[in-house]
Amino acid sequence: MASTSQQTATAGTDQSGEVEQFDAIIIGAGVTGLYSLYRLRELGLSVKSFDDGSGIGGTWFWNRYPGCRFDSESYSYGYSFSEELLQEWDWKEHYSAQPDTERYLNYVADKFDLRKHIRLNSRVVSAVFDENESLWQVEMEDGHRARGQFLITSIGILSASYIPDFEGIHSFKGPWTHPGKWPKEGMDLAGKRVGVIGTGATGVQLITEIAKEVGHLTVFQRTANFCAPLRNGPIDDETQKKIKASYPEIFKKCAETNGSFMHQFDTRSAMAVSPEERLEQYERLWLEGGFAKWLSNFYDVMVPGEANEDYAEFFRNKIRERVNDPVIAEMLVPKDHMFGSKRLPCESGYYEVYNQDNVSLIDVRKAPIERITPKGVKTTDAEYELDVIIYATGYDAVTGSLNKIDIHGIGDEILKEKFAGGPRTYMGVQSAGFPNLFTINAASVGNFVRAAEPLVDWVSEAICYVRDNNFKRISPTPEAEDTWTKHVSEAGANILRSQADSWFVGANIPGKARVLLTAPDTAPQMRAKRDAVAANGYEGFILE
Ligand code: N01
Repeated sequence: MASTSQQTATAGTDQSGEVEQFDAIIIGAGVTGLYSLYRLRELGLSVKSFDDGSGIGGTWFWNRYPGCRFDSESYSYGYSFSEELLQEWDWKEHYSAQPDTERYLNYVADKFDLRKHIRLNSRVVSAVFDENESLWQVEMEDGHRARGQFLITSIGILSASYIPDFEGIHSFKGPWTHPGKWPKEGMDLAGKRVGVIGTGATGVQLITEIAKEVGHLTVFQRTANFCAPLRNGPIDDETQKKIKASYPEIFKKCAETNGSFMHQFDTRSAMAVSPEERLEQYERLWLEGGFAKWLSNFYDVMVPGEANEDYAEFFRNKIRERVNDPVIAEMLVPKDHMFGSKRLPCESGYYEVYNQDNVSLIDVRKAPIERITPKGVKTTDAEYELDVIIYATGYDAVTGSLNKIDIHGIGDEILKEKFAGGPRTYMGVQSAGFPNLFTINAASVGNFVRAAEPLVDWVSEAICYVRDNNFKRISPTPEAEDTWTKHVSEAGANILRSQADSWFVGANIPGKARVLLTAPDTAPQMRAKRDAVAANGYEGFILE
């Protein structure tokens, strides 16, 4: 990052002592919020982050459910900005578990002295743009207020938990929760009759783990998923040394791949090689860790068509091999969506759980959940008596967390209303009529930290550009926003992850507009687009 801010940082309370003043306000102290805080402070801005958690870490603070861990290689997920940090931190496992990741983020906050710039237990309820002063004023649930020229929403793309509006939900006598709101003190599930609704990436991790201790587990599945073995394990000392010596290559590789993961597609078509060679590659990837089976395969397994179906059938057979009861196996075999059109959950013994006597699988596509009763879950077929219910029913992705904040821009325009038909942004980072508001959460997909770091760098440079050139505001032109929104909708319509009914397109939330919620472009394409815009004096943006 070249520029530094020439203006003097301002911080503190105003004369009335009621409203804290900063150059920039960040909402969120998770992965993106912490790095935004670090970066902007290094550039000389006064900055404060507000987070509703009682601890830092965002996603990694809230998601304390048993089994929660990375699906991307730990060493590809950590921050890359500090060589010292890279060399100091030892990842314990190839795919880090939540407690270790939370520890890592706390370590980062302490190492870079970020904690004093973070106010916890601070749920931001509104953000209003003061047109006369060109400042954002945010207000918290407890009435605390702060003002700043720039507002950055680092609130995650999957942080607004979603529980379907089941009739009778509050009548249930036992404890119930969403995994994203797992109680800090934990939940006592040992020997209990536990019901889990939902078999996405979260449900799959959770089910596998709790099946070890519950008395009886009833899994309510609406859609079977393609799930792949994670193949996690501890990192031994020698591997640790190798990892630390190869960070430049790890990050270089991530920078070259579509989703910023360590896996690169094979440029060959699956159908161009012999069936034996194809199967040999499928089997080899099956034994590799994490997303290799998804993202290192023949390129056309990720394109609707023959190769995709061929690989899907390979997956289906792997599931059939692992489940003893053929009827249950068929219930677990996905047949209604293409491989890769939903996010691939990674697992460590998920399918074998259904061979246990204490686990039942209920098909709620066939017999939907009718209501929650005081005793448990009632489907159109039967009532299942439970002591605990866990709703692993997903998230109102991307816009859900923004919609929880009452954001008012120029002319009192309300962001939630503007985004009712889907996000209207320029490159995911800004929306016309909401100057100096950077919606970082609406822009990235893929290996999260790898996508977030360059994005935060770009936003920080844009902020410096505004300040260094004595502008007060930056916001996209309506034309740039229209063109981008059309691009997302048109290019997004053809890609694989738009084809299934999932959070990628908002289809998991009743009534939500169906539109791709993130950019359809690859990570290298997005970085190149943003860099070109900056190099051309922030083309497509109005600087006032
Ligand atoms: O949520 P989901 P998730 N009745 O939306 C079911 C990330 N993540 O929390 O498929 C019955 O995928 C729903 O059924 P269906 C990752 O990006 C990362 O699991 O809609 N069932 C589905 O089975 C992931 O993609 C990690 O038919 C209902 C489930 O609930 C994202 O989080 C780990 C229902 C929701 O699945 C979200 O995953 C975990 C209803 N009315 C998650 N409504 C890492 O590795 C919903 N369902 C870092």
